[in-house]
Amino acid sequence: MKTAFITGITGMDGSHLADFLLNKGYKVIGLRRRTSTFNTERVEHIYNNPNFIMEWGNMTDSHSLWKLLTKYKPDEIYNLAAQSHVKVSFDVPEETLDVVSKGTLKLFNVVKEVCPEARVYQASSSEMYGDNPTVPQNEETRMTPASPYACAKLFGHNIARNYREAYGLHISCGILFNHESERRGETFVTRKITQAAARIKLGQQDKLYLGNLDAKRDWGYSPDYCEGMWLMLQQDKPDDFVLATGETHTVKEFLHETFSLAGLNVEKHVVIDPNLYRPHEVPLLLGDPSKAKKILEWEPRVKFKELVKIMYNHDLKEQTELHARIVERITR
Ligand code: NAP
Ligand code: F7E
Repeated sequence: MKTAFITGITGMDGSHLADFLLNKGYKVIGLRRRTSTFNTERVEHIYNNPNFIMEWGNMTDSHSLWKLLTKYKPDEIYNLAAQSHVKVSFDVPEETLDVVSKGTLKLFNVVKEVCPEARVYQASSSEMYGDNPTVPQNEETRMTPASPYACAKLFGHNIARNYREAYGLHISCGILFNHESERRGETFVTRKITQAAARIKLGQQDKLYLGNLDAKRDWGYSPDYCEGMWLMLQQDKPDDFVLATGETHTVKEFLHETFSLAGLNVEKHVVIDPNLYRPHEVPLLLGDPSKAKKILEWEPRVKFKELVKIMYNHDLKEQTELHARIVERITR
């Protein structure tokens, strides 16, 4: 049985990847950090799986990384942990760098000493292209990061390539374009829109406050991208791969598609809040996944309209059930 170690297990991708690997017969070890409120909602459904173990640790604490990699000697390591919110990274740039850049370096140093044969996936990001207007973006496109988050990710990307060459480590970087799911964090724009549409539909919310609606993103579905991460580690040679749909849409299009599914009027409910604009925006992301298609035989299954449908239908069901539980509690 193969063992996989996932940092960022409580996040969107970490939880989908854990589902995928457990289905493939892996033993999955997840690194969780201590928080003052529960952060394990996304992995509660696999708690009782005997092949799933969660361990305490932190990307800023190399001792915890050393202890766990020594204990489990994993075959595959997926480095997904991050302060992953771009706008928040302007507010906490040092924390972002500590986790995303230095945390990654700490992990690679431990891998080098403890389990140099392990295959490692590094979660790089399309945000690294920043304000470079060249599209479509591929593995060779120049990176001009436009936020502390993107600068930190670019360090992780470069140090991964450096350790690959310098020490022969098997580290592959996935340059992943935006990917979403029904488990997406509630402060990212897609989930914020689908959740608000569901609440407005049910009469639980009236206004939805948004920032820049003109930014364009290449949005895919997280489970498709987690399969791509795994495929990268099944290759004999480590490399860098773009995962994207090859389609781009504005935030406005995502908003209109969701509201039209819900039968809602955008003008009536949406308010533009200048506080939600970023100090520096990434205006256009459009990925070229040809290399992943050719070498990994990877294809995204879920495209834009289907993604909106999956997320909105999930949120409508979830909000309806939540509302029913509250009514039951009040009337009991
Ligand atoms: P996410 O939902 O924000 O999950 C991030 C995970 O990192 C959470 O489990 C979080 O734990 C954990 N984490 C944060 N700080 C940590 C620390 N100091 N020590 C240990 N764990 C820590 O992110 P995601 O969307 O699943 O993305 C996964 C990875 O891919 C991230 O590295 C992200 O930057 C990158 N990425 C994402 C996208 C995308 O569109 N989703 C695209 C490209 C790259 P808590 O639950 O305790 O907060
Ligand atoms: O913003 C605009 C905002 O926060 C998308 C992360 O997973 O993908 C993600 O980063 C766009 C931006 O994602 C609101 O200005 C408008 O142009 O959903 P987002 P992101 O910044 O693209 C990349 C690839 C990652 O690597 C990151 O980890 O939407 N926008 N109004 C808004 N964004 C938010 N969050 N909230 C708004 O109200």
